[in-house]
Amino acid sequence: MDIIQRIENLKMEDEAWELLKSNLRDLEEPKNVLLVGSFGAGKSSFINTVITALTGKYDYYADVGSGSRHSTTRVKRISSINYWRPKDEVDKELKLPTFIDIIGLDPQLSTSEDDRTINSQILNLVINGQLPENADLLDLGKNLREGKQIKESTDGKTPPVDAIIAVVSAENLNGAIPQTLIDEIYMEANMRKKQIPVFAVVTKIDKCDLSQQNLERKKNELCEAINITPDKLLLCSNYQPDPEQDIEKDIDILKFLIKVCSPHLQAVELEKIECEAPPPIPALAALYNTILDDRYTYIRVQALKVAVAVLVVAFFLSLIMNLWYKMKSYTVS
Ligand SMILES: Nc1nc2c(ncn2[C@@H]2O[C@H](COP(=O)(O)OP(=O)(O)O)[C@@H](O)[C@H]2O)c(=O)[nH]1
Ligand SMILES: [Mg+2]
Repeated sequence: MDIIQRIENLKMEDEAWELLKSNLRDLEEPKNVLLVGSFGAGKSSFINTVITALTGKYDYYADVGSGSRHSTTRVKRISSINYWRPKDEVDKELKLPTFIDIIGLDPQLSTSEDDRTINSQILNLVINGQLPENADLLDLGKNLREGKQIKESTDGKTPPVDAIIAVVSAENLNGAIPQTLIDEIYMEANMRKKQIPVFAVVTKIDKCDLSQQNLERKKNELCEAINITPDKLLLCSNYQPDPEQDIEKDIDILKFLIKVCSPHLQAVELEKIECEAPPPIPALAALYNTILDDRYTYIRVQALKVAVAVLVVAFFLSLIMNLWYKMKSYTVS
């Protein structure tokens, strides 16, 4: 990298920092940012990467896995107390986010005959702060799968989630995006009780063999699936232990964090409007409605109505004629 490029980068990094600090100062409380995605997607590595970009120092803030076993099976909260030690006194006050690292969501727990999958239930509990710190999610998933219910779940055990980052590995972009998981994230973040800002990160870009064009296409597909605009998605190669600082990566991460920490993107509680159930339909009317649903039966019913109407008119006509005839014969006699 030439010296001019380096100076340019440092200037951009300074600008990004200033914007981030201004957003952080406008926050009332630090944002609680939940990372969700499948096992091995790079959630924990991404937390470590963001903190490295912020502090310039890599450490094992979140547990990174390497094999087929879950390395994070609990709800782990990493707040600024755990990573933020600036020299500048003023910067100590910055409301940097708390990252919430959870177990990789198992696609097998994304299927259910009921309306709610196990993953949806777990996401809902975490999002609403109904699980205590260090809650064992592997055990909870097992219990919920066996149909057991949580004995006590109250709000306020931990602060509720303010923003969600869906993490997808670029290695998995070759195939289909894990749609059920994405649907669950979308449902829980947008539809149930709240509307929570959602962002996305595609990790392991260094391992991705897609062409630039295909990567762009996949990026747009992912944005459509979660219903977010492309500026809320970051393509990232996570820092690994003992990394060399990559200033361009740091700038991209800071710019992403500016959006995640925007005071204007708030999670809102959905106000449910109370509605009354419609009055019960009498059995006959219900039957009538069912019959009318069929187009051909509708025509037949209309024809029958006309026929009945003609018969009724004919009946009354014959009655009147009969009467008139009787009256006439009475007058004559
Ligand atoms: N090459 C590469 N490896 C990564 C990247 N992100 C994560 N990994 C590796 O992927 C594995 C799983 O990462 P981890 O962060 O534990 O995933 P999690 O289960 O989603 O938390 C670890 O071996 C990481 O070193 C990345 O961007 N590039
Ligand atoms: Mg992890």
